[in-house]
Order: sequence, then C-alpha cells, then structure tokens
Amino acid sequence: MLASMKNLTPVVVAVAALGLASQGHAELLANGSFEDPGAGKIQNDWTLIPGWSSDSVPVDSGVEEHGSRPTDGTYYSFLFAGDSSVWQATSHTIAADELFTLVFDARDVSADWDLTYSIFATTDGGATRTTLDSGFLADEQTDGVTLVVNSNDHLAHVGSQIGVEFDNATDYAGLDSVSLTVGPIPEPGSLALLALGGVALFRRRR
Ligand SMILES: [Ca+2]
Ligand SMILES: [Ca+2]
Ligand SMILES: [Ca+2]
Repeated sequence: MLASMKNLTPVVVAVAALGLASQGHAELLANGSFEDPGAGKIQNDWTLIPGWSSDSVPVDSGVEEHGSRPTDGTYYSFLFAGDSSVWQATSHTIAADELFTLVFDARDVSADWDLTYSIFATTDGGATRTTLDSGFLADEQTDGVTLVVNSNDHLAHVGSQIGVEFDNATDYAGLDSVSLTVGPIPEPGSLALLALGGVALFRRRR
C-alpha cells in the first residue's frame, strides 16, 4: 500500500492541484478599484463613475485621487454618511453550487466611520435588492475585509443577479480594491486528496 502510494504521489498531487487551479474564481465587478473614469474628483454623481450606482444623488460621495488612501492605483472611493448606499449589480446569474467572495480594503477618511457591506440578489438590475449576507466595520483601516456567500444557502435566489453594496453611517468612510469573485464550492474530497498527497510527498522526501 505504502509503496504503491509513493509511486502515485506525484500524480495525485498534480491532479489535485490541477483540479483546484481549474476551479478559478472569476471577477464579477467592473471598476472595483475606482480608477475609472480617472477624471479627477467626482463627489456628487455616481452616473459618471462606471460600474457603481446609488439610489439618490450624493452630497459628497464618489471617487478621488489621494496620496495614501488608495490600495490599488491612484483613486479610491469615499462615502459620506448622509448619502445613500453605493452598489453594483453584476451581470452574473446566481446558480446552485456557487461561492461568492467579496473582498475590499476599508480606508480611514475620518476617524469615526461605520460601514455596512453586503452581497445582494436582484431581479431588476439593482433597483430592488435583497441582502444575502452583510458585515459591519467601524473606525479601523482594514485591508482584505471578506464576506462569503454560498448560493446553496440562498436557493430561492437562483436565477437572480448578484451584486455588492456599501453604506456608511458616520462621517466619511473610504474603500478601494473591491472584488467580487464566483467559484465552485470547494469539494472536501479534492482538498483531502491534496492534503493526503502533500503528506505523502513530505514523507517521501524525508
Ligand atoms: Ca484604486
Ligand atoms: Ca449612508
Ligand atoms: Ca464609528
């Protein structure tokens, strides 16, 4: 058993790694880094900012360049508490067995901010949004904030479009490097196989 396993180990590792790699996670958002349109500060018109929308005309939310706040490129987004949320409905149709992962960098603009971030489903391009899951973050600049939704927990929304939403409730919050990816739900079997192969390889090399 052990001898044959040794011979199989490189193949097992290769196949398992290939399986994981081929499960690639596709980016669903447009302009998640807020680099477009790249035309200076825009603070009262989300219709000028590709990808993103708001239910009302903002007083002081949008995009601008800054020396330290962006985590990718030169632009980030700032959100004034008094403005309604900013959101993006993607063209991706929710199916079963899908894992959605929202990742973004939250940036200090004011010292006190209170940001709610959500993944939603919509059937009308975002006009009506049903939150599938949400998180809350306050007052501390944090990179790589992550929210994961498993479509199998929301089967009533299969066939709807997926999207993301941000709403700040105090002073000013900042955002950059927003990503929403879709991929298959990792199969415990393939992960176990990879781990098994790794252990066998490790033993073989000792
Ligand atoms: Ca950026
Ligand atoms: Ca608000
Ligand atoms: Ca706060």
